[in-house]
Amino acid sequence: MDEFELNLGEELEAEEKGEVKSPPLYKVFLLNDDYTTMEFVVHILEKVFHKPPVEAAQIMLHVHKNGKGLAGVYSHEIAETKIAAVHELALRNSFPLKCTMEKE
Ligand code: TYC
Repeated sequence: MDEFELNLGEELEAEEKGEVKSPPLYKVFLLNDDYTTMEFVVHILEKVFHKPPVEAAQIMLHVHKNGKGLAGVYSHEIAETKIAAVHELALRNSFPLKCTMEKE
């Protein structure tokens, strides 16, 4: 058995033990409503999700027309932090803006 076969055995074993898989990712979606201003949603996409201005406006319009739209993809912890930031900013500005996450 050469060194390559030995490596292959270790890699298969690590894979089986679940030592190889990258952590799951979560899609964060913005939801449409009738009260949040377009300007505020664009602001959220720029400041919380670091979208450039043109893309932020495109995502906002997609949400407005289709009911929901993808703001970003993150680890579970980062996704939760982004959602909390959106809900806190929305509440502070008296908007009902909501976002959700879904496992990829
Ligand atoms: N529908 C809102 C309006 O007409 C705009 C809006 C867009 C609200 C996206 C929320 O996630 C949203 N003012």
